Amino acid sequence: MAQQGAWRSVTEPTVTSRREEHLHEAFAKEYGTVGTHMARTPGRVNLIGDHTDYNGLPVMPMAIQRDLMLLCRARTDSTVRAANVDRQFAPRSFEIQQEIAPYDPGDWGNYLKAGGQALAQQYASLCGFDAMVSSDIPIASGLSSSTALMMASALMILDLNDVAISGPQLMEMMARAEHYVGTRGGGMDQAICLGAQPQSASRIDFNPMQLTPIPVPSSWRFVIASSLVQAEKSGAAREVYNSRTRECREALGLVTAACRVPDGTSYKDLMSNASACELLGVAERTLEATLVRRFRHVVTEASRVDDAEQAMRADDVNAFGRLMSESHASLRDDFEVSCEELDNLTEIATGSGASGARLSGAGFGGCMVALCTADDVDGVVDALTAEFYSGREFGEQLEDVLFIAEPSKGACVMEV
Ligand code: NG1
Repeated sequence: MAQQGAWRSVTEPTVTSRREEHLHEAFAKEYGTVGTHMARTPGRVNLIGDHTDYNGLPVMPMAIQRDLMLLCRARTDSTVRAANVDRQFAPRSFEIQQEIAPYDPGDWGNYLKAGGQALAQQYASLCGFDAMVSSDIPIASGLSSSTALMMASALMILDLNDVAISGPQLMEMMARAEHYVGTRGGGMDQAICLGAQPQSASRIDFNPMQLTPIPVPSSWRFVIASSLVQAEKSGAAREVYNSRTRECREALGLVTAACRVPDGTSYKDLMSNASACELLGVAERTLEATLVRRFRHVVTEASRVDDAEQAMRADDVNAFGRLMSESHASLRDDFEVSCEELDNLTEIATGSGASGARLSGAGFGGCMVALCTADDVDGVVDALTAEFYSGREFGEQLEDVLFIAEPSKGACVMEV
């Protein structure tokens, strides 16, 4: 048997939650038998470094306690059948093969297909599974619920087929795999989903992929608040996201030409040979106004990730908070991916005791993350409740849209 991945958990969980019981019951009802293997994949919040990953520059996310569970039973053929305890997601079925035709854009089944197709292109004759999914990661909120689904399904295929692959290799493969759904994303979400360490955030560097865990000081609290605006990656937000990736590439090409460095020079190479200030000088002389703003966001955001890492290691909550607020201003003004609700949330948080606050993830809606100390957290949560959520419609309970993120561990697969 091939060596199992680092995500294979040998210790059985001792407490079975109500959610797990419900998942097992739903599996038995759907398939008339019991599930034998479980993959758990966390959501994530990005603390700083947005729209840098696809430019090969660092990010600093952490996994959160909200997760997705995929309960499975192996099949002897290559079929995947998947149902979801949330019945808004209709059952799906397909064959694992090298070219899998996608469902309509936005269909949840595309995230199952994305991982399956990428793995089939590397490994022959993979067997599939029957699965039931349960997730408490808020959907379309910039908390990576879709990556959690793709990763859970990919890990399950690897585990059931005894395929060995290194963590960094799998992270890179899955980052490319998710392009299947049409978004030209970077590798942050797949990497943190797999590699997160408990009680820690991670600095992630790309080319080559490297995760560096940074312990979160015990008195720090990250408050997550949904803007209640759905960041639908399958719709208009996808077009805006992809247009930002094009603009960043175009800006890079023009700046490298102006600097007379070889074609194909990356943002990372540029930044290791010149200061952000020098590069901005070149950008201002070379690029039209929109591209100057995009370029400025990318290089200043990468510097903020370096500074934020130092601030977290030094337990300097005010410095980290200030960097988060600067990041928000840059995403709002230079990258133009914020919205009124996210701006409003950051103002309420910083006005009620948070050291800093920013949108998290791609933007266009989704969540805000605010940093405060354990002493200030109640004041911040109360202010957000009173000034943002009261009087607004939200279908879920308040704790589904406003909660404290606990730095959590990455994905695991186990026998149940
Ligand atoms: P979210 O927030 O999940 O839409 C997206 C990309 C990331 C990264 C961020 C912006 C995917 C799967 N994820 O995340 O790679 O570019 O936007 O920092 O496309």
